[in-house]
Amino acid sequence: MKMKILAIVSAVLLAVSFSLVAGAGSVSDGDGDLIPDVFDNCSGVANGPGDALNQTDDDGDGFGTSCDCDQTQDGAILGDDIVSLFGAFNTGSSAHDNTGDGAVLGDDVVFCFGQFNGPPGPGATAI
Ligand SMILES: [Ca+2]
Ligand SMILES: [Ca+2]
Ligand SMILES: [Ca+2]
Ligand SMILES: [Ca+2]
Repeated sequence: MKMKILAIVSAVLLAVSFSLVAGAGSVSDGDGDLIPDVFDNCSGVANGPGDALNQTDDDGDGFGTSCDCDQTQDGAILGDDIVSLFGAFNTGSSAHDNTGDGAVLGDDVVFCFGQFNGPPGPGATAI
């Protein structure tokens, strides 16, 4: 009888293990960049292995460069960050190149204006 109970418990544990493994294959990846949201330093912007800025975080604050316009590290995209951005315009500043094309251009300005008055993101979570 004891062996039978043990066998049943083992079978249940095995089934739970398999379902956990199966669940791991369906973890959320909102931006489809192959980095699961929980590990993605920009969960709302594609910055995975196929992208120029593959999880790059030039200032090491936990927010990926692809979604981090906060140059002043105060947690919000405000006028000081926009001034910093325009100061780097048409340069190769990696800290200001959010799109990863090697230059600070209009696309970076458009992106950072989209973040204006908010935190780094979307979906950015400091790791
Ligand atoms: Ca992702
Ligand atoms: Ca991402
Ligand atoms: Ca960063
Ligand atoms: Ca700021």
